[in-house]
Amino acid sequence: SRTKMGFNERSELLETSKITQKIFKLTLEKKSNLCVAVDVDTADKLLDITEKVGPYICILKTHIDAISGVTEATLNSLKLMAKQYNFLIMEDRKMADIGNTVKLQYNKIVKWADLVTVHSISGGMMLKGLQEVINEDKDLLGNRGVFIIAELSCDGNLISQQYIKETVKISEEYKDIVVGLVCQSDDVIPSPSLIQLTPGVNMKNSEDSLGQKYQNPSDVILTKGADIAVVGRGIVQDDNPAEAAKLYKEWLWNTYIERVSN
Ligand code: BMP
Repeated sequence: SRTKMGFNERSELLETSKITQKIFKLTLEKKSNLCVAVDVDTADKLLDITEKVGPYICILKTHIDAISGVTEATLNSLKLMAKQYNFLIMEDRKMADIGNTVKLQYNKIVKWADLVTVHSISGGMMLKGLQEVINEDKDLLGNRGVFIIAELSCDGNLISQQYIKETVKISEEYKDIVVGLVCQSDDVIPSPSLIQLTPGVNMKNSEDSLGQKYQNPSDVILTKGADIAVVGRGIVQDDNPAEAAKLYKEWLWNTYIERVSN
């Protein structure tokens, strides 16, 4: 099964896309399957936290529209740090519109973010729009990818089993750009060539006041089947984000090693 296979083996599968290979390779190089969600409110904080957690992460996840003062220079600094510390940048935009609109929105994001998230609500034509943007530029081909939201971590969300099934189908139709699914259970992703990204991870809390549900790193990797885990406030709001990132990174990676070795 997917969860028993190592990232090395999965990256060598014929159907694994170039950008997905790049992610697997990066996790193995850094021994990190930690994605940090830098959910802060100013550009200064964004760069400050990124500098601190950079050495420990495979992906830095942003909600850039929630951050004030972000300029071209901010995005350039972010890209420089991504190079320096060897991580990918993912804009968690959760695009959800018709193909043409998504294309317009993605034209801006594609310049600085390696990865982007989308909801599958509008169906396959939205993915086709993204594909067109990527195909327009040779340098982007194989260097840009999409995570599709298949499940949400919050209480009361409206996603049904049927929606999940259709989402998986779409992910398989656009395998050259879809690197994986954002989901909460180990039985959603059918193919070892796709990556399971799972948010809702916290060592100290089991929920927040707005419906977010948390599990600890072991549960997320072993029970929920996450390949890469997303941690936001557990790291960003810690008194020492670097130390917290290191702790999460080691716990998550050791659990992944445990998962694939027995
Ligand atoms: P935190 O660990 O602070 O709860 O942050 C979780 C992050 O993951 C947030 O940026 C949120 O937007 C994102 N996220 C989530 O929490 N649940 C999902 O189902 C999908 C998400 O992208």
